[in-house]
Amino acid sequence: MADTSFRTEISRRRTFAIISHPDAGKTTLTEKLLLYGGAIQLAGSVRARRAQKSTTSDWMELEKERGISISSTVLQFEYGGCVINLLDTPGHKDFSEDTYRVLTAVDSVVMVIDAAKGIEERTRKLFEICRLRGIPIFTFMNKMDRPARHPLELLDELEKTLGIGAFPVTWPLGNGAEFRGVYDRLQNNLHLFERTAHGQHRAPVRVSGIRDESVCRQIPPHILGAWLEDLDVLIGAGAGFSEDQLRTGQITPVFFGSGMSNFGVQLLLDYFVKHGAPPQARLSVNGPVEPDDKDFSGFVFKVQANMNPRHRDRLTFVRVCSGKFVKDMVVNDPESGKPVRLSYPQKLFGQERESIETAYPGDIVGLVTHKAFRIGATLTTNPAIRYDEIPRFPPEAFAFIRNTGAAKYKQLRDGLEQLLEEGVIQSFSLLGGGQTDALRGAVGQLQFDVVVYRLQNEYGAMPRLEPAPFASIRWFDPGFRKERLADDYLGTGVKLALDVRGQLVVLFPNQWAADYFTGKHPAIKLHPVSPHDVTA
Ligand SMILES: Nc1nc2c(ncn2[C@@H]2O[C@H](COP(=O)(O)OP(=O)(O)OP(=O)(O)O)[C@@H](O)[C@H]2O)c(=O)[nH]1
Ligand SMILES: [Mg+2]
Repeated sequence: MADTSFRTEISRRRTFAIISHPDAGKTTLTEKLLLYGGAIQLAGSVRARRAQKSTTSDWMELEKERGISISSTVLQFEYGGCVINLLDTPGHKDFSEDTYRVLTAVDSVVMVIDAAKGIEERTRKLFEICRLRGIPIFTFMNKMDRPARHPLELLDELEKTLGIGAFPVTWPLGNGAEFRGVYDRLQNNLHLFERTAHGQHRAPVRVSGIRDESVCRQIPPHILGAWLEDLDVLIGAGAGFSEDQLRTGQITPVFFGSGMSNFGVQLLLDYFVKHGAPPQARLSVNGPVEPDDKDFSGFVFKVQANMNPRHRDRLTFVRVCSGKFVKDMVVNDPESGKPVRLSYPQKLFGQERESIETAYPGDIVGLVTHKAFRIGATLTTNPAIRYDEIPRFPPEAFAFIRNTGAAKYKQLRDGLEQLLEEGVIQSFSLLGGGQTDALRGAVGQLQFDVVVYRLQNEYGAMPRLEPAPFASIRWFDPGFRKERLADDYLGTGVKLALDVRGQLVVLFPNQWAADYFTGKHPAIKLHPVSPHDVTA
């Protein structure tokens, strides 16, 4: 292996996720990053009317119908000498398990904030996860084309609420109808923009010095004076720029702009390519594994079937962590230990895919496999490498999925089996009570809507959703026997069940019942997720 070219390939990888509260503009910004990255020629919009193009990352029919992202999307493209693996994530809480899995697979994130709303609840939650994992965070203050909060106030909130130093790389000039552009504080350039039809094409950019008279003349005096003052305030306060602090996630570089109207997107992209983190060492159960380790290793963070109606197969998403991935390489099946060949590797671009021969650390590879690899499974040529499992989220919505078409039983069964493998829902069998259908659990109700839609559209099944009267679930310690509770009254509506691994769980109809149970059984330890998952 030519060592230097291998290291060069690693150092030019940029793998990042876009995260935020629902509707802050992740998918729109993703589309514009693709536009400025030269990966698409014409940008689509999230709420595309009939004749319009929809976005590359919201490719699922249900996403287009509802105008929200439901599933994370991988987009790989080359720009500025770098190979970029960009992952658009859904913001809605009900899909947060998918977003969380993506966060295990990236080296940095772009956090999108709606500049009119500031930091919202989901953004804060996602930020905390990134912070725990030490992932460098870039911030994009979006929707500056609409009336926005004062940029100093937004920065202040960022620092106070999230406890992170903020360094504004760009600074906005006006907002709403008077948003004129952004000033690049590192290059000392002012970028003035003009609006283009639907923000579909590259916005023209003119660059000059900040106090350049010809620029000042174009800016209304009531904007210019206050703006120059703000810039002075910035010089005297706030975090300074330090690449080290950025890499370790202690400060976040902040960009202002508008994904919809293309303002500030190019600056974010160029800065990101230059300063974004290349793949770092990853912690395995036996210590860190360097990306330039000679052994190939990676892990599965997502499984999705039927992404492309032309293929109708199952794609396993693998994040390459170390070594060079080569088509047809053989690894040990993490379940059985038997050798499996990794054939048909693909690079992904939304719904589209292309066969590849090799991949490097940082890359997200789609594998078409007969065997369903488990989410969290490590694939490696060195059996000593094993990455941590990806913990599951506790289900908070419960339902039965009934078959309503006698002739459609097989379709329903096959569809449910696949969706269970994808980790979209979990399955439980209730003990006692004669329930023949399995109880299904999902992180949120919306996830059930997706399941029903996909069962109908991808499998031709005829499912009916029947809500089940439970609000929460808890796992017992591994090996806990239900006989220990045989003589006990559990509480009204409280039920015992087994998960797919045969682990005992208890289901509560409400918080009151859960409190009653723990009050009665103080010695019994209950877990919000399967202890099996955590320690596996
Ligand atoms: N005015 C304005 N609207 C925007 C901008 N960016 C996005 N939007 C609009 O905000 C809405 C949500 O945008 P999306 O890109 O779907 O947001 P998202 O963060 O991907 O949403 P989820 O994936 O569902 O969490 C859409 O109607 C967009 O057109 C912007 O810069 N300015
Ligand atoms: Mg989206």
